[in-house]
Amino acid sequence: MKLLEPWKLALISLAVVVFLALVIGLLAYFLLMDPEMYFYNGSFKITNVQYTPDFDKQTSKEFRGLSANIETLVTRAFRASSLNKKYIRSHVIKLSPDARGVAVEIVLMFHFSSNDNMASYLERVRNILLQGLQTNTGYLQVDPSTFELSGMKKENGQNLLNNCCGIRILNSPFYSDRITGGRTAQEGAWPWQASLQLSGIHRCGATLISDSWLVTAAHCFRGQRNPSLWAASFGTVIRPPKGRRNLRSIIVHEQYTDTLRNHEYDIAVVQLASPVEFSGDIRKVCLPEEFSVFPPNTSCFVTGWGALQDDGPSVNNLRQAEVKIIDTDICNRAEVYSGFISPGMVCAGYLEGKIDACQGDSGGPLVTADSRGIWYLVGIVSWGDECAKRNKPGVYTRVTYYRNWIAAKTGI
Ligand code: 4AZ
Repeated sequence: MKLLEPWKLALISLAVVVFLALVIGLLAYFLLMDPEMYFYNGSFKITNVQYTPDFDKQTSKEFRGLSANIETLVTRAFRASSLNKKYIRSHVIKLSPDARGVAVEIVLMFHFSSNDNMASYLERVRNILLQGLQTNTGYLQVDPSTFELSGMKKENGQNLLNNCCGIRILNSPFYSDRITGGRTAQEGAWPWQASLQLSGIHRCGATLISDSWLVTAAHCFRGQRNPSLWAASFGTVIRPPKGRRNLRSIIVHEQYTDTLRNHEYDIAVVQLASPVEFSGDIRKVCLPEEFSVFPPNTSCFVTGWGALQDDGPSVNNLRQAEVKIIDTDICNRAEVYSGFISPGMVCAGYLEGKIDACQGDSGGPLVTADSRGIWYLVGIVSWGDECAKRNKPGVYTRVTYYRNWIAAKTGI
């Protein structure tokens, strides 16, 4: 056997060394330069928009429309700037009346690495934002003399968002498997999700709609409506949870009846014994207005700790699955649910099966994000013929149909 010539040996060694250095360098980059989330709180006045009381409500068409316009301007400005890679997104959190128009409060989110110089960034963010707001096509007039901006660390920034619904803040900047056919949820991805537990055992999902009210399915309380035997837990893991509350009251829809195979009026609201404290892991979802429409094929997510297959056990880590709204006429076809889908229900999933909610997911949320990335509660996991079967998609309580009932019981 002939030995490798020395120059070849040297070349191979060099290649190996370079390769190892690259791998170690990349690992160090991703592990040590852990990007930190940083928030800015900005405020300014718009002088050519008339304030209307509808701006008080974050889920109104008026608030959403103006906020979407402002956020688009801001995002465009940062995407075209040198901070493009650091900018995550922005949220208008408040629109209030002003003598000369509308006062806007907005939160901006960034990823900075630990060795970035924060002081120099404040000036850059200020300049880019101010310019972006002024160089728009003129349909929003911002008074630059009213412009203010301050920076803060993640925890304080998150608190600014506490009064907002449907916002989630993911830790990993690298974001883009049953429930049945789903995958494990990232921490903080579905902060409105709660677990309802009877005598300490997970029974159902539920959704936070304020700091002290949950919505869930009426059938969760079949046989046991005594609030003192129930508790709610929060966070993506059941054991150990991020928070836990006893229940003060359980209000099941008056027209729900406990008979088997009845799925009408499958909705209940639950009041916590004491309010939860909002954080990155615990937040409320937005409720849609009564006349909101979520058309067929709308992409939604269903989340829960339910079984991975029909009749299976619950799981400890929250899971998520993407499902699509199915037209009620299609869902009522003979080979699907043959007329059983009433106006208070909405089907979501796939006619080919495979991905679905299952036992233990009941009462939990079916949500969709609007164009601003704000999440709305579309449905409540209610029933289905087993799980993930062909032509048997999940059936959900339609939240818009019960919007007034929820308001009457909770004031939300
Ligand atoms: C249940 O038994 C259940 N595939 C929940 C959801 C679905 C089926 C059954 C939907 O709680």
